Order: sequence, then C-alpha cells, then structure tokens
Amino acid sequence: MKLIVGSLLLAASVSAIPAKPVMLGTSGLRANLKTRQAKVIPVVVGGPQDTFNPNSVTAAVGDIVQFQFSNGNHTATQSTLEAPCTPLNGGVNSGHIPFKDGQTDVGTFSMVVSSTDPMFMFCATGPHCQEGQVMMINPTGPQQVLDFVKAAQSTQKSVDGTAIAGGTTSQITLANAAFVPAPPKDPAAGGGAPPAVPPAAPPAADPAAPPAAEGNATAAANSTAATKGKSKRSPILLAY
Ligand SMILES: [Cu+2]
Repeated sequence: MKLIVGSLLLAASVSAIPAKPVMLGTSGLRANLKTRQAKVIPVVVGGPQDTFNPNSVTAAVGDIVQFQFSNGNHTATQSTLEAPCTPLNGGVNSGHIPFKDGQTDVGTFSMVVSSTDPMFMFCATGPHCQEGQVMMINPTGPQQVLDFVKAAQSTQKSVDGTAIAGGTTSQITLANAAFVPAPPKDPAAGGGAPPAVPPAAPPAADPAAPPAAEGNATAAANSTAATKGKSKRSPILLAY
C-alpha cells in the first residue's frame, strides 16, 4: 500500500512539472527545479543619450531581459564581438521602437535568456552603434564590455536587422518604466506636449522684453510679470 501511495505521489509530482523546462534538457531541468524564480531585468534603451542603461547585466537561464525604449528610435539587436554593429544571423532583434515626446506608453522588447554565454547587443539605428550604443548580457567581466564598446566605436557603419526575432514586443505605462524621459527638445516644433505650452506666451513676452531692459531690474521684472498677466497693458508701459 505504501508503495502504491509513493508511486502515486511520484506520478503526481512528475505530471506537475511544467512543460517548458523540459525543453532545456535534463541538466537544465534539474537546475530549474532546484531554484529560484525568473527575474525580469529592465534595460533602458535611448533617452537623453543614445545608450543602453545598464550596458551590462547578469542573467540566469529563464530570466527575462526587458528592453524599455526611451527617447529616440532604437533597436536591441544581437551581434558578436567580431562584428559588433552587424546583426548575428538568426540572432535576437527587437526592430526599431520609437519614443516621442509626450508619449505615455513605453515600447518594450522582452527576451528570455536561454544561455549564460556572453551575449552582445547593439542599436542598429543610424550611427548609434559607432557612438557606443551597445550592451552585454553575461559578459566574462567588465573588460569584455569595454572591449565590445571599443570594437563598436571602431566600425564605420551599422547593418540594420530585418525581422523581429527572439523576443516579444509589448508596451508598459510610462509610470511603470525604469526611466524618466528626456525633456521635450523643441516644443515649438510641434508633436511635443502642446497642452503644457500655451503658444501665445512666447510672442507676448518678446515685444515687452527689450523696453523693460532699459529700466532697472525690478521694473523689468514687474513689466514681465504684468505682460504675462495682461498682455494688453504692455503698450502703455512702452509709452512711459
Ligand atoms: Cu539607438
């Protein structure tokens, strides 16, 4: 009887093993069963500068590296140390994911780490890779990251990736992102955050500014303040 119960329990526990780890092979399965929940590791792509932040992460098999795309238009594309700005055949590629001023959602690309071998990633947009926009997953050490950056900066041109591969694109809210976007570069150019900047303000302030400068500093401040509140009064101030 005890034996039967034992084998029933064994059968139950075996059937409870999720299907996924089986794909890792027996050693992977053993490691996976022992452990440890998979981590989500955020990496910010772009922003005020064309960077990956951080540019080096340590990930275990099963962990998810989640690239979060900030300002600009960037990619997370797999390459090699030997050809840092050229997509690896059959490698991971997020495709180009933009972030524009005023956006409240953040584009993401999530990839499940399938090996602890060093993995080389670059941005395939324009000259970003030559500017050093590269990162590593599981480098052998800090020196390898430096070597990779230098190798990327030594290239002449990047090769763009083709199809999205090796991960999933999605979105998260900006509030849940691991970054604060860069301030809008040129709100007047449009496409930025129109509600925050009343278009009338800058033209109204400009005509009042030069005459105010002729008086003392306080008068200038008052004049500017008055101009902001009631712009129609500025011609009267000009008369004095
Ligand atoms: Cu980029």
